[in-house]
Amino acid sequence: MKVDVLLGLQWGDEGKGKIVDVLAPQYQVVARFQGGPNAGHTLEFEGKKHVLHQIPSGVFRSEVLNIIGNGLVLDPIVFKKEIEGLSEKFGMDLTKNLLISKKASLILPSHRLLDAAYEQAKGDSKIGSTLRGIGPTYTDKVSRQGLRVGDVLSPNFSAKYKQLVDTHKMILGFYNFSYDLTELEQQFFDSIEFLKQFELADTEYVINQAINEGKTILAEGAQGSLLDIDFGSYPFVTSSTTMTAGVCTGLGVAPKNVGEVYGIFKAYCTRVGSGPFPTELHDETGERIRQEGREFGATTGRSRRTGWLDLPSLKYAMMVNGVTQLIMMKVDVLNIMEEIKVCTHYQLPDGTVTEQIPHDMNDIEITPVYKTFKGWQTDLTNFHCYDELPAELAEYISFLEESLELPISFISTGPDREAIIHRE
Ligand code: 2SA
Ligand code: MG
Repeated sequence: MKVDVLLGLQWGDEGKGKIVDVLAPQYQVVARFQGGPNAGHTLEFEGKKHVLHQIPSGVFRSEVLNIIGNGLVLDPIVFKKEIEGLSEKFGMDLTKNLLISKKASLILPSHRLLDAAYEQAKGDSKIGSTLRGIGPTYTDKVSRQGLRVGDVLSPNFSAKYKQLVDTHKMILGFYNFSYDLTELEQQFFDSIEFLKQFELADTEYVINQAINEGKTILAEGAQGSLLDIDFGSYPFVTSSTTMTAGVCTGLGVAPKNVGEVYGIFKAYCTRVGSGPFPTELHDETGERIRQEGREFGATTGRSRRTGWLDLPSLKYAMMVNGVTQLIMMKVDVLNIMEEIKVCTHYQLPDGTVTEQIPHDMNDIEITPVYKTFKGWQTDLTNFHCYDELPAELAEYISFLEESLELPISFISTGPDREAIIHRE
């Protein structure tokens, strides 16, 4: 069996959590391959809302084995809180169906401080980081001085910790960043003990064995393709490989074992944090989308920037990911709109009209070229079949499918698990 991949084609918050939860019954294994507590995967069922940060979205289906892969940066303090929260709310015992890679990187409290220090030093050119320590932890991984989950089992763990924290303290001193680590360190070491109750494993063996045994496996992406460290709008990106390629390095899966690639996008765009956003709306329409779509950060509560759907960037994301199935989310948020716009091309300052993403997007003014559609202005709650959808919506979907050269397999019409139209 091959590993199917589910990832966001925009700037994150496309609704990945909901879709993993919907698809999870088809899968025996759900694995996260990158990111960490910067993610906020929101799931809603039985009228309740739950946000997951580091734990794969398969946990709400008891028969699924969940894996936190080597490509993640794991904050043990956040992990402990997440697990305790799930146990209190649902009585879940995750020590049995959750494996954590020994090769995943550990986020130390001082990584969070460094994240804040670097952002502060940037002044007006802030990345808009979630301040969860993501960038500094990946930096330590790449500069070969980071700590990994497997290190917590070593008798020298405290010494290794101290060596790295001493380096961080020097950097914080250089930035004149004031801090008090005492309480955070206490929490960190308590959380490390807590982490040891879980199965820390060489998960690349587990995944490859599952592949060989014909098990069904889903790799769950976090953030979005336009936040990818290489192909996103650098430097306004996250520090991991958010694309399909990240599944190979973040779980130890060979490229030949990648199967379906589900690409998720919203019927409009949002972005949280800084960086270019050609179709951004600064007007009342943008505000209506924000309110109607409840577009506030699932991790930080930050208000998300909103704008129209951007086809050049969507096509780019489909290209670099090799998307085989498209999933369109939050269509219902546009129910109230009289008209709906889609950006088909970019107009550059020299007048050129293009479908390509300019490399210097951060520095130039891009004028979106729009196609306008009539809104369907219908509540979609009771629609469960594609053929019954309002004509205006059907027309909008057909246009997207033609432009993207791929059918849209699922259309989400509301936050609940049940609010989804699957086209066979
Ligand atoms: P970081 O913290 O180093 O990864 O931040 C770098 C950029 O990546 C963006 N980023 C995100 N964008 C959307 N959603 C994310 N997850 C949370 C959510 C975010 C939240 O689901 O809502 O609650 O604010 C996420 N994580 C990282 C970030 O905004 C920076 O632009
Ligand atoms: Mg999110």
